[in-house]
Amino acid sequence: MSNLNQSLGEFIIENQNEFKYSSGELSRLINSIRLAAKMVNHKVNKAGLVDIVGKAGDTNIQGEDQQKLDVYANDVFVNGLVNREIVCGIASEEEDDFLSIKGRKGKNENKYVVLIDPLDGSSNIDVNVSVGTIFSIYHRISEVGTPVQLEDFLQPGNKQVAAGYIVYGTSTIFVYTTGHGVNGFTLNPAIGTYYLSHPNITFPDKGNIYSVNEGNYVHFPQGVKDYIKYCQKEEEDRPYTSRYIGSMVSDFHRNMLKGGIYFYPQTSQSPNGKLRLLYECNPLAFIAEQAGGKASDGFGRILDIKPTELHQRVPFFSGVKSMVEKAEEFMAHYT
Ligand code: P6P
Repeated sequence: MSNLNQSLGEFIIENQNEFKYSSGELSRLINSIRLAAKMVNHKVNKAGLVDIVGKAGDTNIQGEDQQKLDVYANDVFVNGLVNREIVCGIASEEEDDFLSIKGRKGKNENKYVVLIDPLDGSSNIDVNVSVGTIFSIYHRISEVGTPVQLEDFLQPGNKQVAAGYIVYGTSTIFVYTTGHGVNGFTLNPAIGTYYLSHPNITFPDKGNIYSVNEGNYVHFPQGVKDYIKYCQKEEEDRPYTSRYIGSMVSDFHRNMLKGGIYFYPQTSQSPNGKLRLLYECNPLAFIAEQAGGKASDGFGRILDIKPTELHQRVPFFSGVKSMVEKAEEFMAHYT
């Protein structure tokens, strides 16, 4: 159920009965993420004007400790989640280990864990290119009231209860799913409210955009090289258009709206690719499938991968179903 221009807050309340678990908490969880995203958006939009794109550990002209923007973003999301008394644990790209969060009563009675990439693509900020936040939410599997365990975070992506991303771009859009389709909400910065701008997002049936860093071509496996040549061949509906921003959420979001494939394959130097399974690939894979697309490691479904480490990397192919399946054909043929 969605009415255009409905606010994100109204939408969450109107659809919270869809949540498999206690909807009130999951609603509050998503609300805390959207508030944190507003704070990060404010800083990202000013990044060029203030001393905030520098290196962590530097001091700015006022002699204040300088924070890298992604360290700032991490603090904002972690504090927002901790203060909401909903999560028992958080894993972040910015934190080596997961954080165990005690509830108000000093126990671990909260039911959800969140995995987050607070500011993906932050190296693009200095050159004014879009960046994003990616989040993934699970119901804990360890016993409520006990400290959160690594196993709570190492669940396959098919167990996610919600996932989403925020793109801080020409506008700021909040896109998420709870397993009942994908909806996008654009921030009106004048009043600080997100409004439903992209109801029930679905990939087009066909696509003609391919997004990959072709600078790695010589290091790709033969199957990837041949898929790229297939995209470039003058035949049928090809050659496709090549578009690569170098910011995963931006490339993924454009390809979901316009029809395309974004892939970051393995190379001879990085046999598992670059992208992180838990807080980059799984949440975007959940979104992709909920929008009628596909997400694969080149051979199988991303969401079925059983994680073994918090920061493990996987090859990632996502987008229009037929395009991902064609890429898998080339991968299978040469492997
Ligand atoms: P490369 C950003 O650092 C990121 O993790 C993704 O957002 C992006 O798609 C990728 O890396 C870009 O990596 O090697 O093409 O510069």
